[in-house]
Amino acid sequence: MKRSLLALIVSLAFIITGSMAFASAPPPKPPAAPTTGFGSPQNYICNSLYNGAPIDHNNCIDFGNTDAGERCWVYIPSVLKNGTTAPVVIYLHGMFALVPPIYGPQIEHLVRQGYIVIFPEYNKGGFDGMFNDSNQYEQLARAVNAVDQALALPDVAARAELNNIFLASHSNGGNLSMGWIANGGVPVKAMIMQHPCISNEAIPAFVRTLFLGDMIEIDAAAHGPAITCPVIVVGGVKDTIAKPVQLNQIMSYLPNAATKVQYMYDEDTYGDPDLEADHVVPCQDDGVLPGWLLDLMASMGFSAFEENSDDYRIHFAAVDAALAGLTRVPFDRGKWSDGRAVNPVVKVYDPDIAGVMLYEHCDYNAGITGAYAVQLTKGVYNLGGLAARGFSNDSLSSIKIPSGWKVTLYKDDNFSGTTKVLYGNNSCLTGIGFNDVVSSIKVE
Ligand SMILES: [Ca+2]
Ligand SMILES: [Ca+2]
Ligand SMILES: [Ca+2]
Ligand SMILES: [Ca+2]
Repeated sequence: MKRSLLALIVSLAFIITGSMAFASAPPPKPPAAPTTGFGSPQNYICNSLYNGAPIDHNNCIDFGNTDAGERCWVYIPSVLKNGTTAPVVIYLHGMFALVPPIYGPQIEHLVRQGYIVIFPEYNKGGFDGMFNDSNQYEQLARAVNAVDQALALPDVAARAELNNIFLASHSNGGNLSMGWIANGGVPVKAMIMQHPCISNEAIPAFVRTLFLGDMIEIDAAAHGPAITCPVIVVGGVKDTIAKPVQLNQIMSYLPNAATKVQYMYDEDTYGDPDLEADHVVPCQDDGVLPGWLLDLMASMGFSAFEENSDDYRIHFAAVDAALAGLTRVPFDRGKWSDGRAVNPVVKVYDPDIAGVMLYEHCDYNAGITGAYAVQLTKGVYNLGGLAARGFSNDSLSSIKIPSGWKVTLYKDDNFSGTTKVLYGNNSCLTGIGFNDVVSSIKVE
């Protein structure tokens, strides 16, 4: 009796202290920025601008009228990537994110590696800009013109490698990138699009009403064929502005790109703070935005321009890889502090690999642009997994299947409901009574 009582007390003590230990154990922390490889400081060669000043937006070359949207910032490093010359990175920011500190660490990361960075303002400043700057063609013309002016400055012309220019962008800047070549932009060696937004339909209605009522958008489908360089597109699964389907559409708008690839990453909430996958992940406020605005953004579900490992491991890494001549990015999203790997960045479209192709319309979307053309490698895909690739529910109409592969289509999510098994192409699922019903898919 005494013995069992003692055992009970001991077990209780274990349970209590155990649960206390569990309750007080701090949640795992996100990875640190990488120390080697793409996105890391491994190739940093300088810590100042060519005029000897610290790398700062107030110390670089800065010309043009802010209110007119013609301002431009140019960063020339003190040590150039290739000795006496350097490649150039043009950065096209997101809508209204028109001051470089919002992308400050990304700019600094490039300058410290010896690259020249050109950051055109392109949005008008002040209230006029906020409420009356809704023509993306005017924005693009200002960006093109500012970059041409920047490249012609004697200090830039003496150092810039004109055959070695790269175009990186975020959000609205991605749509300007789609129009860049067709509208007179300087030729570029590669384009890297971070959460490119090619349609403003997904922007919340109140924002559209207030700012974008008469938005004239770049016609990405019309201008995309002029792009012949490699293109790397990277987006977030939880992005409600640049939705997965938009990123997937971009792939179909680039018939002449030397290569193209679409990557997606999802949020990972395992530790604390979470790693987000929303629209503003590529931003990192460098102290320019007021706290109330950041709080407002956070309350709207954005990650509030925070700086975390994903900036380095995803967005800086993609630009670094392109600058190194790669067209595919070896992403490493790192590990939580307890050793668990962060959800990896997934390559969701690559025309160079074998995969099943899903089309929104019959005849493999023939004659239709702007529809999804989603690629699946072997695996299982519930509706969430399909949606993260740009697929929308109950819309599949045709499918291409590599020979020897087996595809099971399910009418309902999570591999339930009526099924159809296919071993080859089907140009219109109406023929088998399965048009616009599919909600989950297995590929074997
Ligand atoms: Ca968490
Ligand atoms: Ca960030
Ligand atoms: Ca359909
Ligand atoms: Ca269904």
